Amino acid sequence: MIDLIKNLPKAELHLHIEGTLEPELMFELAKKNSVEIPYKTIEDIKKAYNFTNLQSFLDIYYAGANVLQTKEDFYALTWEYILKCVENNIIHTEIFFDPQSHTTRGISFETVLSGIKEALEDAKKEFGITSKIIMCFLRHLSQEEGFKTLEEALPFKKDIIGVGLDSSELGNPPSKFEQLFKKAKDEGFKIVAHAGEEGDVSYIYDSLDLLKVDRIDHGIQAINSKELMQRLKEEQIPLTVCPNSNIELKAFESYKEHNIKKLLDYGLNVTVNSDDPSYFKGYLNQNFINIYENLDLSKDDIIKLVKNSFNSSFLDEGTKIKYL
Ligand code: ES4
Ligand code: ZN
Repeated sequence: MIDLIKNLPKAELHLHIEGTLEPELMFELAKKNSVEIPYKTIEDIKKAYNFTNLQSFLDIYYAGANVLQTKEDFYALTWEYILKCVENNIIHTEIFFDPQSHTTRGISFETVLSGIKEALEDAKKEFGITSKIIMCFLRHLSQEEGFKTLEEALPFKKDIIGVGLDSSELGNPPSKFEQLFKKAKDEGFKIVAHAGEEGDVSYIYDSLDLLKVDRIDHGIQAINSKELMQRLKEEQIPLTVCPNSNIELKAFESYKEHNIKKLLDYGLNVTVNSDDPSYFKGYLNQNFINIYENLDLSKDDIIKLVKNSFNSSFLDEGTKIKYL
């Protein structure tokens, strides 16, 4: 089964490119760009990756992202992830980036996007890996700042398939961004949002009803409402679940407590993803292996999870069919 997991061609739908920054590259870029980081050694960095909740992770994740300065840095970051895709047999990936983490430091939207985009173009040429780019709004910032970022994105619309919502969930509900997401939808962007990672089911309901999402990122708290579970099942709304992330950020005490198998057995459209793999101890295959080993997943479960990812991707229908 482990070989099956490794060998199956897979898609990934929930991956923050800044969350693939490996300690080695962080060190190298910190030195090159003369950016101070609060670590002396690679070991120091790894020791700091010991989180208690989402916010404790985000503080470290944003600090790490400060080492990214030039287009070449974003290219290098993305290319390293592409090499992980090759290792993990990921043949299609939809990656998030957080423009505001960089534009607020004086790095232009174009610098960030062009570095990511060129690496993804080379991934297609070199390995046949296909991809889409989704930009996320930081929900701890204001809707007004979100609007500015959306304006900056409009000249690059052809390179960005959708918009998402990430960062600190509690206290920053979907309703804060209703107008912004309406405008994004009118502009033709696909819509996703992190919801029900730490937040209660109201964050998932409001993502569906106010933001009109095409997919829910995480969504694990849906289990607390039978009515919501029924709706997610009926509408087959994709949930991009990230097992390692949920364990590392203490949404569940251990893999044995993770609810992905329950969500799947209920008939929800669940997918497996790695979120911020450099910070959460493993890329996509390791996420599959961890749930397989702890939750009694069958071969059919694994195949269903993989098929769900391709089906729920933003590939056009014709291309999707070739992958399935
Ligand atoms: C994130 Cl795990 C997670 N949750 C919310 N926002 C994020 N940004 C990067 N990783
Ligand atoms: Zn995420």
